[in-house]
Amino acid sequence: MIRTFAALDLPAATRDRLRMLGEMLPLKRRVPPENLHLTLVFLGELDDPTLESAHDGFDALRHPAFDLRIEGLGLFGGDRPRAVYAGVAPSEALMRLQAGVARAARTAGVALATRRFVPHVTLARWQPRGPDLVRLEHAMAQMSGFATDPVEVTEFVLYRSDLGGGQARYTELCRYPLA
Ligand code: 2AM
Repeated sequence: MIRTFAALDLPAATRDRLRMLGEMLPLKRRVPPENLHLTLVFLGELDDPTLESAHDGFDALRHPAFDLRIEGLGLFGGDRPRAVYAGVAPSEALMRLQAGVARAARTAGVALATRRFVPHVTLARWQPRGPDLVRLEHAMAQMSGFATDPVEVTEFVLYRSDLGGGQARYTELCRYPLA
C-alpha cells in the first residue's frame, strides 16, 4: 500500500515567499520549504491496481492552465487550532481542477473524505495554546494582507507520502500537464 495525494507543486520563488512569511510568524513545527504544496485530493493508502486506475484517470483529464494567488492566513481547527495555513484567492479554475481530480479518484475506486475543499498551503502543523495562540493571532493579524505574485499552474502532481519519525517525506510519482 502506498500513501498518496494529488497536489500543486509550488515554484521556488513562491516557496521562498512562504518561507519568509512563515519565519515572520511565531510558529512551531513549521513545514519545511521543500514540503510546501497545495493539496487537491488526499488519496490515502492505495493498493497497486487502484493507484494505476487513479493514474489513468488523472492522465485522461483535460484542464486549462491558470494563475492563482496565495493570500491571507488562517487557522484550521476552530476553537482548538491545529494548523496554520496560507489561503488562496478565490479561483473557479482551481475548484474545477480539484473537482476533476476528485472525480477521477472516485471513479478509480478511491474512497475520499467528503469534507469541503478549502484550498490552502499548510505552513505549520501545531496546536498553539494560551500565550502562544495570542502571539500567533496578533502576528497573523499584522500580516493578513499577505499575497504572493500570481502563480502559474501548468500541471498537478501525484505524490507518495512517507510518514515515519519526524517530517513527512514526499516523493513525486507523476506529473500531469494542464493544457
Ligand atoms: P494539510 O496540509 O491540511 O495537513 C499530505 O498529507 C497532504 O494531504 C497534506 O497537505 C494534508 O493536508 C492533506 N490531507 C488531507 N487529508 C488528510 C488526512 N486525512 N491525512 C493526512 N493528510 C491529509
